[in-house]
Amino acid sequence: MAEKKYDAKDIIVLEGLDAVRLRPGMYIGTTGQKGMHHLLWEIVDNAIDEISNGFGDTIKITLNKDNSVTVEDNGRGIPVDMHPTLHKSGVEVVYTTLHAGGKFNTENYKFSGGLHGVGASVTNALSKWCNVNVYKNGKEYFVGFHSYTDDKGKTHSGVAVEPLKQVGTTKKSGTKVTFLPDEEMFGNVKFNFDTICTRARELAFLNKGLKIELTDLNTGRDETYHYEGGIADFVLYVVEGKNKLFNKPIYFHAEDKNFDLEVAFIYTDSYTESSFSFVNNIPTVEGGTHETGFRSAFTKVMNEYARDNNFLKEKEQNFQGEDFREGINVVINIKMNNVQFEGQTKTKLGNPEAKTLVESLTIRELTRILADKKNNQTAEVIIGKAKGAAKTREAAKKAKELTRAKNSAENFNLVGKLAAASSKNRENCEMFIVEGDSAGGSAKQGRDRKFQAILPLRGKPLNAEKKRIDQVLANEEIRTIISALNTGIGEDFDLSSLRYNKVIILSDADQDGAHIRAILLTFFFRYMKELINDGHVYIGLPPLYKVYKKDYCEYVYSDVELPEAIARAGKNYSLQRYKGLGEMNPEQLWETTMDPEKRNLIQVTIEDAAEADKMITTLMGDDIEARKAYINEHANFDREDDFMKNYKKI
Ligand code: 28G
Repeated sequence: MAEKKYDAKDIIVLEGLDAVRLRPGMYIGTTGQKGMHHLLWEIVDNAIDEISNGFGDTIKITLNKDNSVTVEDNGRGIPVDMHPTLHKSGVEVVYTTLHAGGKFNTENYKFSGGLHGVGASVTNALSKWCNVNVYKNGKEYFVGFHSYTDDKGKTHSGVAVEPLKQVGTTKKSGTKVTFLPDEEMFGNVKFNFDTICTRARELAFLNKGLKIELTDLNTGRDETYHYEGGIADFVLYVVEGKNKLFNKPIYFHAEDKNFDLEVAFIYTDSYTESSFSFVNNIPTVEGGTHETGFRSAFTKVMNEYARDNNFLKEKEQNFQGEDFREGINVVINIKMNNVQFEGQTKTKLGNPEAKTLVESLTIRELTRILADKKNNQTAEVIIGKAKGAAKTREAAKKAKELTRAKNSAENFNLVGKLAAASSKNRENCEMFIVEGDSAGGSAKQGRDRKFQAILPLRGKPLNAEKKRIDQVLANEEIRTIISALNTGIGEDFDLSSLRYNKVIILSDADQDGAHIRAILLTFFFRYMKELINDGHVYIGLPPLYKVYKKDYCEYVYSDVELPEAIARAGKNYSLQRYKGLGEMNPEQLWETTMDPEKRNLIQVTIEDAAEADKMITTLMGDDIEARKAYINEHANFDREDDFMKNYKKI
């Protein structure tokens, strides 16, 4: 097939660069660390696009000592010929024009990645400087861009220092980009090697065969990610530490016109579902039409198989979809055009055609796979698991009804522990889950009863990891939480009936408190994930110290702030160390931990769902050695532990 000729005039021109510095948020979300890393991913996306289209196979990412980062691919090299009307090279057009690129021109590029898809020009606009080398036609070309403020105080972003020129000859082919994020935009411009490794690994899983080499010249660390199994290797990575029910994941790849689907799944003995889906390399945390299509196809094909092979007797009812989801670990990876994102966090795929396409392709592929006798045993294992799940479903039904039945005597008792808020307006209402009866008592007295509810926890709630839903529901502490939130759990979870906009975990700043927090987060993660994804779960930070004198008092929330606070207090100060919430009287608890004007809250977010799943498996599972190793490596159950690592302080 003849390759379509692509040159500089094909690049669609939409807008100038100036807008980016004025409103960076519109292009990269935030000007925090996440936004800064986004600059890197825009460049990497372009390299992946080139490689996905069959040109080159390797991306090198290097963190340099001057805080700049270098990305290099071995593709064709960005076009260097002159754009007929803009009178600059293709490279300059790509790096100085917003939305420059054939991304909207599907003849040249089948699918394009990128969260915002705004392109390399945004990276250039928000960098102090950006250098591009192109290796093409035996020649090496170079163009440098910089951002500066002129004598009159006007800022210029991403301007070419001089036009692209040839700087040598080469045998190589590809593109190399080095840039330094602008300190003025981002403050701290140090890239995080671990963050980059995690996303690079994910990209390598999602793009089978792609090799990503990472080097940190500051530390000498290096990593290489390259998976011939693609997402089949991804699910195996996700289930490390879980007990697999069969060894090899089921994997299939299917295509339609302008649509590409890849699925891999494996079962473990867990009772919850772990699914991760992606569209054009972007995680769809809130799911969407592709997931719906897969689920419906899976249920249909498996029920048919069970029926045809006499696993379901004539008088027996079909399995429900949820029966097949117990213990499943799936990765769904699709590539398509004109993606529409919906949902609270714009991470839910909305395209209706994705449902029909994923559904029909999955029916076709799964039917083909099940027809192969080699897979008989695997199918039998899946059906066995579904049988167990169907039984549990019956057992759980009654318990679920109990948590929902509003006026039942038992429910009244449960919610009797809850000091509810008087306002019925969910938007302003919040519920504190408080460790211990004495702290619970103080919180009840100290709260603003209009909008704050208090739920004291007596003992430790059940560790929901690896527990069946009926066992989870048998736990009184957990039942109380579910009743108070009013959402139901698992498959029945319904966000629209949530009673409290903020659910705030308030536990002591010690090992036990960290454990209770981890148990609660595990429950929310496994049985109410949407509550976290939709941003309703928070951690309240009680103070660690009080520094005070006769007429001076300051609360301190972390060890690093203590010396400064002591300095502020001056000579002859007294220091109180709080060992638990229970030591504070109601007024103090209000003032330090509950008053929205003064308190420190941390919002729980899941930055990377697959990594979070692995973390919970390890921290809450029963492999003691793995847990110890993990805690040694990552967590100290302090304010910096891994549950809190990605939290946003608000
Ligand atoms: C190393 C860091 C980042 C790239 C190419 C190759 C071509 C190309 C890139 O075309 C139009 C603009 C962006 C998609 C295409 C070369 C056809 C023939 C190319 C990269 C369309 C420009 N010869 N390699 N762009 N693009 N690598 N690596 O940026 O949207 S960008």
